[in-house]
Amino acid sequence: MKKFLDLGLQPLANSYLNKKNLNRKEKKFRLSIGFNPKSYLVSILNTVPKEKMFNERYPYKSSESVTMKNSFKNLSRTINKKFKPSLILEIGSNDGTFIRNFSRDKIIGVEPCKNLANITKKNGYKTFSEYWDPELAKKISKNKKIDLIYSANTLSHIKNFSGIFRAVNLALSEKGILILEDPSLLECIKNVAYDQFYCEHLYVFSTLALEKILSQFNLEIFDIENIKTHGGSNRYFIKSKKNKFYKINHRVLKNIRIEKKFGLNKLRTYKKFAHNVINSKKKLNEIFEKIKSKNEKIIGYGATAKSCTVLNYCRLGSDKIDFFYDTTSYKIGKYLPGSKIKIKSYKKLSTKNIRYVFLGAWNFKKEIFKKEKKFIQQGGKFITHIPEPKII
Ligand code: JHZ
Repeated sequence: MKKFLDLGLQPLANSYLNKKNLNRKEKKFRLSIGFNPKSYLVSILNTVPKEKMFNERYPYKSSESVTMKNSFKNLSRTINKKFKPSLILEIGSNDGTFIRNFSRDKIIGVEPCKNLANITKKNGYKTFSEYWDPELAKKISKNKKIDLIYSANTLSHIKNFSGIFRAVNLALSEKGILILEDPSLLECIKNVAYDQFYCEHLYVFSTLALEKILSQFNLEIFDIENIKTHGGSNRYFIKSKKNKFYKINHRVLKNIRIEKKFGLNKLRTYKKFAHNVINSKKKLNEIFEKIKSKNEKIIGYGATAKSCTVLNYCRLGSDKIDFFYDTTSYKIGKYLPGSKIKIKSYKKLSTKNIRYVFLGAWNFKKEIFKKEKKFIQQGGKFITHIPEPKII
């Protein structure tokens, strides 16, 4: 691996602090990122044991955004129309936002975080609160193979590719397919979205890298959709090389060509990205300094895992941001890791008491701007760092 970026010492992104452990020393790790010129894989260089991140206290729920709910709903319609699967499995089913679109006899969830798995279980969906691996795959598909496996924003969290893809091969039916959805490296680099890297995001994938990984397990991409979720993601349609039921769409080659043209196979692209990240930090700090010099209050919107990287890398703390609004009940009343900024229950923005809002959940800009239309019309301003730091 060729290291190209160092985002400093970082706490675990989803380890929100309680008031009583606010002064306790937090566990930190060095967040540096590297590129492998042979496999084209971009990954973080130091990892944290998975049990420390994905456990019964996992705070993130996909259902907190209308954008994600709609995205899953639309995909479920496409799946039923185009692939007509009789049995579906979701890896990393979170709180069941995708699962909910199917009948209970048609879909199975796998979610290692018990608090989330319990939500889908309570709703009557069969859910295994375990890590996805060959043993679990054998157990689940013993009597009936799976026609379609779906996994959104999960692959980037799993270190051991071999375990995942061997399990996929064991569970899929003859004509079965795998749909993976993850942030696109191309969009991440273009938008200087360095906050896509944190302890849980071990990788941000390019089609180039994913294709090579899949090939080791006799799997291949047969179609790609470039979608808007999470700041620009790719939805990969994957099948076994033996499965001749689907033809490879021209979009696969097109994506690869675009990525190569952009230079995702070259170290110099990542060095340039690192340079852009340093500039982004400088500019964002200048914006905060300027607003604070006028004694203006700034609050945050969306206490995301990504915010942890930005706040700690740019050294933005409660001296700059008074508090964050977030809609997730688990996060409310807690403090962001490292920066120790308080998270409050969301209230509709009003220029009566706030003029500047840092957009932590920049990936939901459209949804949030729609919700806060009045605030914007009244002259309220958002601060964003994507694709470059500015006030809008
Ligand atoms: P959001 C998490 O990352 C962690 P995060 C994880 N590692 C991952 O990969 C992605 O999700 C998928 C709040 N919010 O989706 C809700 C509002 O308050 O960008 C969430 O706390 N009001 C699994 O945390 C946060 O913002 C709103 O109107 O970076 C959004 O988090 C909206 C839309 C959201 O993911």
